[in-house]
Amino acid sequence: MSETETSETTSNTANLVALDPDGYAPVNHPGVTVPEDRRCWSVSWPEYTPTDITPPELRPSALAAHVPAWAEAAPTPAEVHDWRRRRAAALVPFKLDERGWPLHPHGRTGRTGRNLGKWGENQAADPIVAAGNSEQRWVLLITRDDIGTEAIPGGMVDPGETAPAALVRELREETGVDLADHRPTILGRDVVADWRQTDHAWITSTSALYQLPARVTAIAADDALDATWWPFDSLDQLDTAVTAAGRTLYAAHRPLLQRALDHLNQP
Ligand code: RP5
Repeated sequence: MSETETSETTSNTANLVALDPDGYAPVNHPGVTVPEDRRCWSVSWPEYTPTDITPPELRPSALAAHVPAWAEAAPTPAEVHDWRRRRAAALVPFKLDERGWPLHPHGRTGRTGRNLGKWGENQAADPIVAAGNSEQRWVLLITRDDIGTEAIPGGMVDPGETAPAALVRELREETGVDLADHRPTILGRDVVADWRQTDHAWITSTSALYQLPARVTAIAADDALDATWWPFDSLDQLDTAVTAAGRTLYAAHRPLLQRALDHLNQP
């Protein structure tokens, strides 16, 4: 691995999608607004009618003809028969409703259906790579090819794969940086407010911090349009740099990046 003061990039970010003002999802992403006092599943809300955001390829009729390699075949959670096992293996505990459908651990999302591989919990891994020292620090982010935001180079954990293995694989696939020999600090296991989440399908992530003495060459590939080292002394500084470059920080990753900063800045 070569050390360098700049990152290389191979891709083009000219045609990025427009994002909502919070940098969370594409503009016009459908969904019902959920007031904070109605988020909790225990609060009765009989009129609640979340928007179905299931993409065409995961609709029941499409699944009957063809199941994409990245998705499970069940057209609804009722056709999933191992909820006991899935709940026991979950990174973040979740409940089932009276129909036996899984419920988002953080409550109502305003969206229903499935825009992820599995019903219920979908496990991801997020490697946060920081370089430098307290004088000057950097973080390696990718430009996501789905919503065009600057994000941690993470991805879904493959079936049978461990989270630590997924951290290494995703980082290598999306940036070319191979940290298989490094031991990261696990920062947490959390629900990520991913723009694809619904009431019945969501993402949890194992986030981990890698600390390097200096920046290394990163080359975007796979789901990444670009791979860039950004200044990382604070979230404000990162935000300013990303915005000045005409890009947007992925809102769902802000808590993970803040936790990494808290760890890096602890005395
Ligand atoms: C985020 O999407 C997760 O935190 C992770 O970074 C990523 C996983 O989805 P894919 O990149 O595999 O689509 O919510």
